Amino acid sequence: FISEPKTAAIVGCPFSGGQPRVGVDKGPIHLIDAGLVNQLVTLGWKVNFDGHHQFEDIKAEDDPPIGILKNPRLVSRVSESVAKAVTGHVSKGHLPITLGGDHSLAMGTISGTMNIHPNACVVWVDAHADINTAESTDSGIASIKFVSAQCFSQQPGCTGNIHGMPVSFLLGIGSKFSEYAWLKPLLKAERLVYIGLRDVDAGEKRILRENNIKAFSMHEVDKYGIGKVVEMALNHVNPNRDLPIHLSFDVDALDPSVAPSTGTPVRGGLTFREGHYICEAISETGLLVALDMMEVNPALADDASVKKTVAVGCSLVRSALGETLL
Ligand code: 4U7
Ligand code: MN
Ligand code: MN
Ligand code: MN
Repeated sequence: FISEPKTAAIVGCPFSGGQPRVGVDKGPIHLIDAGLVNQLVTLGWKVNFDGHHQFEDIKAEDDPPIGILKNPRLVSRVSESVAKAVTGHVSKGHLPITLGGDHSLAMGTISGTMNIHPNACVVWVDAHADINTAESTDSGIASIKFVSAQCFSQQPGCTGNIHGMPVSFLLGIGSKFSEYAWLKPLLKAERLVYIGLRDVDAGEKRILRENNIKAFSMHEVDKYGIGKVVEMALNHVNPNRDLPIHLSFDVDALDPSVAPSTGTPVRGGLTFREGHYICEAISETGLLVALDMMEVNPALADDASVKKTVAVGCSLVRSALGETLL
């Protein structure tokens, strides 16, 4: 699906409107400053990057909540413009690499991919399912979750932050909002698979069950090992290994010891190698058509932690683009 010469297009998205913590908008800047473009050139890719994606701002006072959704118009507008950019790259046979920025942007990136490849499958690597709906993102549910031993860093409550909701919007489940009319429910539940989950809200567990969505949590990673999990995940969404793959990687899928600088860290995550293995195995399929590297927040944690998180973000991207150990 990628034309020769292999070309990647970096879509840097300095955006944080899908969640409350400042700094995640600086993620793409740090990834680029760490030398990502040259690293990919060294791997043999032609890399197009002409500055970070520009989008209009909507002032907070002009963007009051709609129901529980926070910054709803801004998140929608930005993702719509990202979708256009991604569609443009994919249509030329280029591989868009979207650097986040918060994960609400995946509404845009996945829509953008699926506009060109309606049969694409999505591999969503994350500690979280990001499948809350306006109905499920409910503080009552989340306060139960907060007392569970797995969660040590979250605010008590799903607060209507849209970075916890992009998947439900892409699937077209939950209430619809006229502000999101551009977003077509292009993704089918059977073309979606998760790896790395360990902090799934009660309402989200129900949504996963009711829609028969395949998910490999950290429990399955422990049980089967990452090699088998990736094989089973691809067998589910891509049984004949002939469909284009969109990989949406939330850096918080990694254990906080590996990627500390992120807004919603959850202990018990993927090791450094497990994260890279996922990217390497997907690269080996030759089916990758779009990649997201999301939720790097250089404002969180000390300098050494930021360096480590940015470096691992870059090396995951390299693995997905074909860097091998031998
Ligand atoms: B991320 C959460 F309540 N589920 O909806 C929510 F735990 O993109 C977290 O994966 C969402 O980082 C995390 O707010 C979104 C919460
Ligand atoms: Mn392009
Ligand atoms: Mn996450
Ligand atoms: Mn996420």
